[in-house]
Amino acid sequence: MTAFAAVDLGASSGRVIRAEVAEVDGEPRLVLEEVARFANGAVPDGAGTLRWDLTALFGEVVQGLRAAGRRGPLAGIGIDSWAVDYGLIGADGALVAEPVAYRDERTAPVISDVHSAVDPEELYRIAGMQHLPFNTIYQLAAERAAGGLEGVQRALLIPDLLAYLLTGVAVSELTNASTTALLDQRTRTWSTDLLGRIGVPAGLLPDVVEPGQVIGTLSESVREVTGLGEVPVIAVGSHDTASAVAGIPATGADFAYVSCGTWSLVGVELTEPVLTEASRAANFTNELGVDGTVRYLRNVMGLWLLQESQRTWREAAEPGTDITTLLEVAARVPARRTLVDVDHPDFLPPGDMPTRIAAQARASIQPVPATPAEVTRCILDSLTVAYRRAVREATELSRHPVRVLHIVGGGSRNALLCQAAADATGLPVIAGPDESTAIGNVLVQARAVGALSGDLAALRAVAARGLALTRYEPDPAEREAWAVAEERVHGVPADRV
Ligand code: LFR
Repeated sequence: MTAFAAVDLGASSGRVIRAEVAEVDGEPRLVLEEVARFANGAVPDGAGTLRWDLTALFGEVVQGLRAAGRRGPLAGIGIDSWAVDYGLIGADGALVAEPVAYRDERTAPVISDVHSAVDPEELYRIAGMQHLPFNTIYQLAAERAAGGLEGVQRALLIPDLLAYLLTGVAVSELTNASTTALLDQRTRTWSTDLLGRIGVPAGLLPDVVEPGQVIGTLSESVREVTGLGEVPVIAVGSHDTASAVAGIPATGADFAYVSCGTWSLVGVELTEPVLTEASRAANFTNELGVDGTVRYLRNVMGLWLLQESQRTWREAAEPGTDITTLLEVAARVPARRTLVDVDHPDFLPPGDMPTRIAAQARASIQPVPATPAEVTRCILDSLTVAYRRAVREATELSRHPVRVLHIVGGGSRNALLCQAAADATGLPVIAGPDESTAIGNVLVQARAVGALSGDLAALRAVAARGLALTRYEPDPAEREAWAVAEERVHGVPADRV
């Protein structure tokens, strides 16, 4: 039996999982145990800038590793988190400030400057990223414009930053590096050309390493506090979505997925990027995955709309707004009454989502969702429309055949959403596991130290053993209603005119 720690940080919570690769009936299996969970969230600082409390997060990670170590020795530690955000390291080797969070609006004034330095079509041909206002390229441009890069030695993406604090070694893990829009898809390394054009010194970003590479071992001070030995910190798919996709219990290549958490990442797994103008126009991204794969997907705003609605209702002391109650009452609201474009930029910053949804409903002359049940139904139906559209367009643009839709992450427990996704896409949905990110994280570590072997398909087969997955069959009677729903939000696609 070999054990690993997976550190998995999301926008609203983080956790440390201890995973064992155990032998059951002569075959390897993963056995996961959550040993620490803590809250996370971006909070405005004194100047109104949204920041992560990285120092507190690091403290939680260290305590979580200590808890993992108390249960027995560890053969590796892997870290994944949300993408695009980074911390700056000064000349003294210390963190300059708490990292700015991607929902902060600081990039708004610099986006057009970046696009004058490199036009969006060229940028897509090089980096292949969906345009999102928070992509690191814009954040670094904003940082530079504000003089924030002066005297700075390194910029490290969040998981790389934590690895650095644990080991003293600075690297850029590949899958997360791809989300910056500064990586060249052809060379899979930093584009010095792009960096030069936005005026960011090339040495700011450390060398790129592949998932599976050992970053370093725990520093002496960390060993002291955690009680751990010289445990290697191993690069995993450090972008949480890369680990989530690696952890999908797929049995072939012909699948689509929704990694369903705060965001819904909807797409397919490819071996080559799609860098066409049609793909750029459709706003698809080519994030890199483990083992040379490409995560060809669209960022859909996700359960963030519901999480922020719940926060709004909690603050107003509205009763019955826990997720179980909301899903129960939402199931009784007629389907598709009000539909919004979940990717509308108004929904990106934190705030009162029920009010923003009401504004969208009014503007498009639809019934205004008034109760938490109606708002929840509107969000789930609108997400379903976005899934239908993204799955269809991903397969069309990549010509990748799909016969099943995997839904992983916390949202895989949402039966209403999973059934609607099956009905709307016409694909059977396999829901679960909700901890696919931790699973993907551990699979890569386990192979790196020789506790598992084989290609991604073989690793997925190990992870799938013993999992309780739920299957949702599409109801053909519902399909047309979802097609019409998509037309209501996005207009009639050319092939249906
Ligand atoms: C999901 C995720 C998405 C990324 C967004 C912002 O947790 O990593 O893949 O686009 O967060 O970083």
